[in-house]
Amino acid sequence: MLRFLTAGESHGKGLVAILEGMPAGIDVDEKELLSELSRRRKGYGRGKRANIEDDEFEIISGVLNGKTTGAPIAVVLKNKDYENWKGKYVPIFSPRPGHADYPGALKYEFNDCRPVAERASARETAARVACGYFAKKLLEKAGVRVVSWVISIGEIFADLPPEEERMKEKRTALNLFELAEKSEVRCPDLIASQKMKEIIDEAREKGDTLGGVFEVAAVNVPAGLGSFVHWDRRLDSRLTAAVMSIPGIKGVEIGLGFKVANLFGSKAHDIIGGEKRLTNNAGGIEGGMSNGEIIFIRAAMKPIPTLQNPLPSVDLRTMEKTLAHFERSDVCAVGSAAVVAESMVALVLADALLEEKGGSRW
Ligand code: EPS
Repeated sequence: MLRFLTAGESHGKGLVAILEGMPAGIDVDEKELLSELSRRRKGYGRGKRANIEDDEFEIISGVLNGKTTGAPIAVVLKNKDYENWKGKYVPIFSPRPGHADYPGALKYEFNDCRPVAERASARETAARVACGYFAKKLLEKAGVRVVSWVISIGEIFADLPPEEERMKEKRTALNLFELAEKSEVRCPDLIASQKMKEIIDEAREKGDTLGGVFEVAAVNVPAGLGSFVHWDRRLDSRLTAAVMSIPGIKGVEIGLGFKVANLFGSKAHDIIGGEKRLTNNAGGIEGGMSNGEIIFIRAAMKPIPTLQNPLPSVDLRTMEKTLAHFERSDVCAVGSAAVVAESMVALVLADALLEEKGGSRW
């Protein structure tokens, strides 16, 4: 129903995003799209590249007079850094452990990982956020909001309302989001945010990097999206695949996630008693379908593999031991990944909503 493609490399001319399947009549505001793109680009721990780019974009199709037309939407985003790389070529002969470099080189039988690294770069996620903006606007028409916040960076954990409340209470989720938007690391606990900035500084000084955990909440999602009738129609499998596809993500949970396995059934399941459930341990999904509660997702991001103080590796030309390649990069990008996750979740939910409601014009 709703599908998208992206093209583009990190230091190439730019990125292209094509979103197909959007109905006509959805409001589009370029200022809002720009602000979504800058939410992703900025953040404490991002490298110097974030200051070079300004995510200048052009919508070249699918939108007329501020509304979608129903035709494929194409967005072109410029890489400002392209000008600095033009005519230069820096090969990557020693793959970075944890990066796509090595398996990518094995796959394509390259000894220079540059072609792999260019496309594996998380720069591509700017194109996803562009598509996610339109999905968010469609969801907005149905009253659905998708929000996110960071709960840990390295070993610094936020002090937040209990998990049961974060999963269950719409007001809590929206409040956490408002607070996260004020934090440079997108963490709603402003004291923890300061400590997170300090640990990011420490990592930077040591030539090291950090990962972390974030949560995504989708509120006002109607019941019945997705399906139990076939594996690839299950909303949970679609959402987790979408979030797992973000570079650096190594774990995705829904609701209580892994913790639910330690409970008796009587404590795990959300009692049905009236219109609303008393708890939301299921994270808003039962049997592969939304159940009307908040859809609650948690994801873990690994530390960025480009270390200024590089790990041991080999030179792929000689297989001699050496240190991994280093070039300018981020120290931590968990807050940005959370914004990308909002977009991916919005795209899946918009797709599932269109399946259910259909319609060429909204
Ligand atoms: C990235 C490395 C850094 C990031 C980049 C993703 O780029 P550079 O090597 O040019 O400093 O800044 O992310 C972006 C450019 C972006 O817009 O998010 C990587 O290797 O994945």
